[in-house]
Amino acid sequence: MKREGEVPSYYAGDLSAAGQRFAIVASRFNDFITKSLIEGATDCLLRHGAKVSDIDTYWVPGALELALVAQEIARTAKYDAIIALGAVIRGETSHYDVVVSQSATGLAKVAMENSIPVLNGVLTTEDLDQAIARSGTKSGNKGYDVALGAIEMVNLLTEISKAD
Ligand code: INI
Repeated sequence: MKREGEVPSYYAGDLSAAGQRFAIVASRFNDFITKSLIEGATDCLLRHGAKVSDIDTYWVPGALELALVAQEIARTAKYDAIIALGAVIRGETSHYDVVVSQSATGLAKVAMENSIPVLNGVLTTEDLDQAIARSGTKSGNKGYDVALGAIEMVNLLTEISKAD
């Protein structure tokens, strides 16, 4: 929606997911956490108007595999956005920095090369308690948050494609 008034006009994606199609790619590593992220993401999409039949979930072994599968999904052109979910916990990961940085770099590359929103919902935490807190307990649910971002981005890209 283009907003006009006394301040310069601006564009922002709205938060309706009606008619949008989403792929969730989730890591099986730490699935105790990622299952809650999927629940949060799915809840968000449904509550904003997406249909169950327009949400598909793909499981990968770990965060390092998210980008390749996201890329293959993007190439199908079947989805409006991809939501990547994972949990990398420093206390349990000797190569924490490598996993975090390679997964984030890969996901960003998929977004840019395919012009599709790829939301990075990979939790990166110091310990399991922090991961639990951010996957549906006291610090919210990162899956829900990135799903909301996905909806907004799809609508913003649609606005940009229509803008005169
Ligand atoms: N993958 C994760 O998603 N989270 C982790 O915390 C993690 N640790 O601890 O190493 C992890 N490693 C697996 C990695 O993503 C690959 O699946 C694996 O290395 C095979 O390529």
